[in-house]
Formats: sequence, structure tokens, C-alpha cells
Amino acid sequence: MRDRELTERRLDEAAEITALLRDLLIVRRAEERLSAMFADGEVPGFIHLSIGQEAVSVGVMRALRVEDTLASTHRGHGHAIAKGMPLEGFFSELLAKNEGLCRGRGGSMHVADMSVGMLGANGIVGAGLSIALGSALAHKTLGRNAVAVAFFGDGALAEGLVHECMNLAALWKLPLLFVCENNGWGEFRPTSQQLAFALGDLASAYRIPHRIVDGNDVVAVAEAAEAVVRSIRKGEGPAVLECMTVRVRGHFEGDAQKYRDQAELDAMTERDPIRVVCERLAACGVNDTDLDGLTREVDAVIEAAVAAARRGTDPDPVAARHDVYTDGAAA
Ligand SMILES: Cc1ncc(C[n+]2csc(CCOP(=O)(O)OP(=O)(O)O)c2C)c(N)n1
Ligand SMILES: [Mg+2]
Repeated sequence: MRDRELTERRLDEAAEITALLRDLLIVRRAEERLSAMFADGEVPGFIHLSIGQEAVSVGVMRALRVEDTLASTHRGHGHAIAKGMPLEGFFSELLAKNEGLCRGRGGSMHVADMSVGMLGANGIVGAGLSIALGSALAHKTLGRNAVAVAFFGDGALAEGLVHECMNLAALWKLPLLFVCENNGWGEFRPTSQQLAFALGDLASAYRIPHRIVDGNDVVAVAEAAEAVVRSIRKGEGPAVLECMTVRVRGHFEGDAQKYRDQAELDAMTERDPIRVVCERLAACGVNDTDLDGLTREVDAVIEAAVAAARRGTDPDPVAARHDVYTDGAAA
């Protein structure tokens, strides 16, 4: 009987981990698709890919509900997709189509979807923190049992806004989770050359609990996120989750990364989140994960979204002035 219970528990765990793997693949393959479309000149503007960092988005989102909100960064595709933004609206937005979730006006760095609590990517480093802080204040003031999440990179730690937001979140005991994606880089320099302190020390200065986790292990991120989100929901105030991860691609798509060591680039495959999750599955006794089959299934979903986005309509240049000026009637 006990053996059967153990086997069932292991199967449940394997099914949960396989669902996380699928979510990782959706983010990975969507960004790889975008990368190819960008190289073909199909995506206007700049894109920054989160390839290698997907376990942070997927793991944190596992702990969130639809009413929870998040503010993102310039590297925000994973946050958007993992929070539940429909892929068709996402690709339409990235292709600047009228059918995009922001009617093509936001693009990669300002993609948003209020209906799933995704308050927006952000081209201004650190700016998402104050948006998440405001959202957390709204959750608390309106008595919603919801949590706001501020995603930011280690490069943002040098911004004054991070300090202001930590102070207010702690002072007002807001339901705010700070998630730092620490990939060791800020643009073209290691952040060790940009920062005089560690995030844990900063959090303790504001008396905010800080937890550090392997950001390439989606199971570890999901477990840590569930624990901290539970305490935030209970009204215990903000928390910081620092996810140690790896930026696989250049700062922006097209950056040749001549400033990085080949050894560092080679070591990244060892810690690839998809590889790590397959190891997790093997530890549960699942050695026959059909990664190719799962990838094909995910690719079909992505391809359908891309095809629908391509059928979308281009905005009329005259519409550039819409939503900017009023007609004066209200003045
Ligand atoms: C306020 C502000 N300062 C500088 C920049 C230029 N900039 C863009 S990304 C970046 C580094 C961001 O590093 P990090 O926050 O670690 O994110 P990562 O790119 O590693 O994901 C900088 C300095 C900016 N966009 N906004
Ligand atoms: Mg960084």
C-alpha cells in the first residue's frame, strides 16, 4: 500500500514537472522563433531575449494567480508569456499589428496585457519596480488578496528607484515580491564591476526577507516562489527572491558578445534550464521524456500564433496621433 502511495506521489510529481517543462519550452521556442523573424527583418525595433532565464519566469508564475500582477523589464517576453498572455496577441504586438495586445504601439519593450495582470515590459531600467509597488499598494488598499511582483535585473540594483521601492514596500508592509534575475551582466559589463553591495545586504537593510535560489532550476524557483508568495499573501509584507541565472544571448539580439569568454559561453549549456528539468524528471524515475515530441507540439502552437499574427493588419500612419491628443472637446 505504502509502495503504491509512493509511486503515485512520484507520478504526480513527474506530471507537474512535465507541465513546467512544457511551459519552459513555450517561452524558449517563442523566443527562438522571434530571433529568426528578427534576423529576417520582420520584427520592428529592438528585442532582448531571455533565453537561458526561462526558469525564473515559469517558476515564479507557478506561484501566481490571474489576479496577481507583475511589472517586467526590457527582457520581458518570458514574463509575459508565462503569466498567460495569449501567444497570438503577443506575436501580433511584436509585429506591430493593429491586432496586437497594445494595438502594435508597445512592441517588445512595452508589451502589456492587463487582463492577465501583466502590467508591462519596460525599457527604463528599474522603472517596473515603482509600477509593481503602486499595484501592490492598490491590492492592499482595495483589500484584494493579490500579490504584485517586480521583476528586475542585477543591473537595476544601481538605480535609486530600487532603494526607494524597498523602503516604501517595507514601511507600508505591501504584498510585493521583488524578483531579481541575477545573470551577472548589465549590458556589456559584469555587474561585479558596477555594484558595491550584494542584494541580500540591501534587503536586510530594509528588513525585507531575502532568499536566493538556483534560477536555472524551475522546480527550485517554483518551490521558493510558492513559499514566499504564501507568506506575502498572509500579510507578512514584501520579500526578495534572488534567482541566480545566465544570460545566454547578447544584451540585445544581434550583439556579437565579443566581450565574453568562450569558457563562460560553453559552461552555459551545462546549466540550461531545459536540461536541468530533464534531470529532475530522471530523478523521479522518468527517463523517457519525449523532448522532441513535446517541442514539436509546442512549435505547432507557436506557428499557428505566428501565422495568425502575420495575417493581421498594419496600422494606418495617421493613427500614430491617436491616443496622444484629445480633440479638445473635454477642455
Ligand atoms: C534608467 C536607464 N539607464 C540605463 C539604461 C540602459 N540600459 C539598458 S539595459 C541596461 C542593463 C540592464 O541590466 P540588468 O538590469 O541586469 O538586466 P539584463 O539586461 O541583464 O537582463 C542598461 C544600463 C536604461 N535603459 N535605463
Ligand atoms: Mg543582468
